[in-house]
Amino acid sequence: RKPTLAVVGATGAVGTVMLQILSQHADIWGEIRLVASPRSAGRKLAVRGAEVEVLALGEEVFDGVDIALFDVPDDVSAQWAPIATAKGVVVVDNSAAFRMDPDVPLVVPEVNPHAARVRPRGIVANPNCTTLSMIVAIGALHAEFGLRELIVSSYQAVSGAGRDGVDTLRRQLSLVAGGELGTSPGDVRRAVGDDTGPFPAPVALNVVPWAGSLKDDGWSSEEMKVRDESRKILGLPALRVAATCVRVPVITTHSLTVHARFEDEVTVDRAREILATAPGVVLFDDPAAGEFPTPADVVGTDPTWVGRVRRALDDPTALELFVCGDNLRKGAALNTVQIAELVAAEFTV
Ligand code: 11C
Repeated sequence: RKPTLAVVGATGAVGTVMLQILSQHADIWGEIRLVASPRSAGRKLAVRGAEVEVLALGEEVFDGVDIALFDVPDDVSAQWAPIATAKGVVVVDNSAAFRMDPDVPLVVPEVNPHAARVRPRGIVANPNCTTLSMIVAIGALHAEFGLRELIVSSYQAVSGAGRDGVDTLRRQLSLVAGGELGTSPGDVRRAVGDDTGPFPAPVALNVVPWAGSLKDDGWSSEEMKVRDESRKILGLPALRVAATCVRVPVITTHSLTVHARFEDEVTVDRAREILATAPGVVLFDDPAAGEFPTPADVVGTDPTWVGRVRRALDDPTALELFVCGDNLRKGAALNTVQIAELVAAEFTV
């Protein structure tokens, strides 16, 4: 029997990419049911080449569903995932509502696929897009070298903040194009106006050292997620992690610089071999030829791209990397679909 799938949040930025990926991957599903808020109900969206009507979120939409992908705000997941699981649905949730729940596995199929099988609450959580944009490469290196510490800075695309983030950057770019803006204090701020959308400062012609909400001691929620989620996915609860999360004027694809310290000395040659053969990773690293990943080249692709692989000059146990991943694909929709495909394999054996 082919399992029935529901996509909850089908009309959102990530939901849209989920439908594309479901249309591109091997068709293992029976019915695919599309669900969204009541204001989107009745719209028709294309999936697997057919137009499917969007249903309003309600208890009855989960009747007969085997697996549900959720891409909705944290509070909506917190309310509706338990309603779905009470009907026997396995929920794969892309919100932050359950990620750190010890009874909810946090899964990246290339790194910890086994974790998806143990789900006491019937929920599997999908990591944050910033964690996901690097963790496949880090997991491969950890499996060989044994990770001890991560120091990362992110360069996050505006689509991480949803459609509002993309609309804000495009609007600001149109307001600052041409002229001499970006040459005196405050000129960009005045040009884009007071409404900076979901960002605390203008993002066009700028970088903004902030993503998410304020947590203890000046850390952002995004920085805490990178730390907490990396620890959980890698099974390293005491891993030392320091993250600084930064928003940049890129539409889609998060990038990170990574300083990764391991148990023993590492070599760049071995690191390159690992990265070149790791599933889901592309090594693209020839600076003499101008070859390294950039968001503009990576966007729309599935893998985690790695370049600028160097051994730390002052620590032979550490590597420096530059990593890019499409935050809407591997960072969200793709990983969620991959988890669902892992769970679906249990239905078909
Ligand atoms: C961003 N990573 O780029 C965030 C968005 O916990 O799933 C995703 C937030 C989350 O703003």
